[in-house]
Amino acid sequence: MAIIGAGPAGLLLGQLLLRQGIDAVILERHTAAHVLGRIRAGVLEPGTVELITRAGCDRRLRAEGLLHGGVNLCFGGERHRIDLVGLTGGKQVTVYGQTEVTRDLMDARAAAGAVTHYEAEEVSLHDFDGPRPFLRFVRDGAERTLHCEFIAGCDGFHGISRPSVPESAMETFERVYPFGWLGLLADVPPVNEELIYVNHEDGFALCSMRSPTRSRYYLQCPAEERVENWSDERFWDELRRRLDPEAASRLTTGPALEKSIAPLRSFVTEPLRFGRLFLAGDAAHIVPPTGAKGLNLAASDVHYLSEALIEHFCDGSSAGLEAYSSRALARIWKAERFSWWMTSMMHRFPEVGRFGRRIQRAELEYLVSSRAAATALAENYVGLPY
Ligand code: RFL
Ligand code: PHB
Repeated sequence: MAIIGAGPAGLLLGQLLLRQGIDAVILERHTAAHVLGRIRAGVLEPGTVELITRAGCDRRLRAEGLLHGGVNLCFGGERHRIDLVGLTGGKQVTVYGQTEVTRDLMDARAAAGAVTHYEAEEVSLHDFDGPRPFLRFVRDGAERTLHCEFIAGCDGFHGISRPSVPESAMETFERVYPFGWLGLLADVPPVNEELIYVNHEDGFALCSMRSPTRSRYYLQCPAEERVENWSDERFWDELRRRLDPEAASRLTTGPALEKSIAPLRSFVTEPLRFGRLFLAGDAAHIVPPTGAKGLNLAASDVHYLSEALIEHFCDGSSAGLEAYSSRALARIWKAERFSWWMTSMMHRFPEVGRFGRRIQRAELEYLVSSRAAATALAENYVGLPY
C-alpha cells in the first residue's frame, strides 16, 4: 500500500493496516516538524477516539484529552448550553489537539519501524487505472519509484492525488464563504470549561481550548483580512466585545503562541475511487470548521477504507473496496450539511440583510427551546454512526 500524506488520515490508515500486518509506505512532502507545527482541529467524536484506540494510539489521549458533555451557544448576549450527554444517550466529545493525535500516530509508526519518507518531493501517480500502479518521487535529490497494489490519496486539499485524476472522471461541488477565521493560541486558562460558539452582530467567535492551561480562540474576519493587521491586543479586545458580559469579565489574555487566518469552504469530490487510487480526508472534501467535522470525517473515511483493504488483503474479498466511495460519501454529505448549517446559523453574512438576521435569531431561539431541535444538533455534533 502506498499512502500519500502524513496528516491524520494517512497516519491513521497506515497504523490500522500495520496492525493487521499490511505493509504501507507513507510519502510526505514536508518534514515531521512542519506537519506537527500546523495548529488545526481540537474536537474528536467518540467514533474517532474509538478508531485511534483500535490503532493502539490512545494512551495519551485517554490521559490528557478533556471529555466535554456539552457545548454552549451564545447569542443576544446570553449563553445557552446544549447538553450533549443528555440528548444523545450519554455521548461526549474529547478535546485533544490534532497536533497531539498526529504526534501519537507518528510515534507509534516510528516504534513499529514503518517507513515514512518525509520531504518527498515531486510525488507523481502512475497507472492507477491498471493492475500495477506506482509512484515516482524525489528524495535527497535522487528520483525513486515505489510500486504498490493500491494508492491512498491522503494528501489534503492542496495535494497531488485529486489533480492526478482526469477532470472528466469526477464531479466536484463547492461553496466558498465570504469570510475566514482568525485563530489565536495562547497559554492562558480557557474562559469556560466547555466550548462557546458565539453569534454576535459583528461576527462569529469561538472559545475553545487545548488543555486547562492553553486556549484556542477564533474570530470571524473578512476573507481578504491579513493577520498582520491583528495585534494580540486588538484580537483580545474584539473577542471580549463578542462574548456575553459574564464570560467577557472572566477572559484571561496573554501573548499569542500562534495566530493565523483560515478561509472557509465546503467542497466534495465524487467518486472517491479511481481504479486503484482511493481518496480520503481533506483530499476529497472540505468542511467549514464550525461543526468541528474535518478531522472526524478524515477518520470515518479511513474507517471505511481500512476495513475494505483489510477485507481485500486478509479475506480476498473486494466488496468493501467496491462500496468504499458510496459508503464514505453518504456520511460525508451529512457532515457537509451539518457544517454548512452551523456556519449559516452562527456567522454574519453581509448579503442576507436585516431579514436574514432575524431568521438566524429565530433559528437559534428555536434550537435552545426545543428538545427535538437541540437533539438534532447534539447527535450531529457527537458524530453520526459509521
Ligand atoms: P491534512 O492534515 O491536510 O494532511 C495532508 C498531508 O499531505 C501532505 N501533502 C503531500 N505529501 C506528499 N506529496 C504531496 N504532493 C502532498 N501534498 C500534501 C501535507 O503536507 C499534509 O501533511 O489532511 P488530512 O489528513 O485529510 O486531515 C484533515 C484535517 O487536517 C482537517 O480536516 C482538520 O484540521 C479540519 N479542522 C477541524 N476538524 C475537526 O474534526 N475538528 C475541529 O475542531 C477542526 N478544527 C480544522 C479546525 C481546520 C482548520 N483549518 C486551519 C483549516 C480548525 C481550523 C482552523
Ligand atoms: C478548535 O479547538 O480548534 C476547534 C474547536 C471547535 C471547532 C473548530 C475548531 O468547531
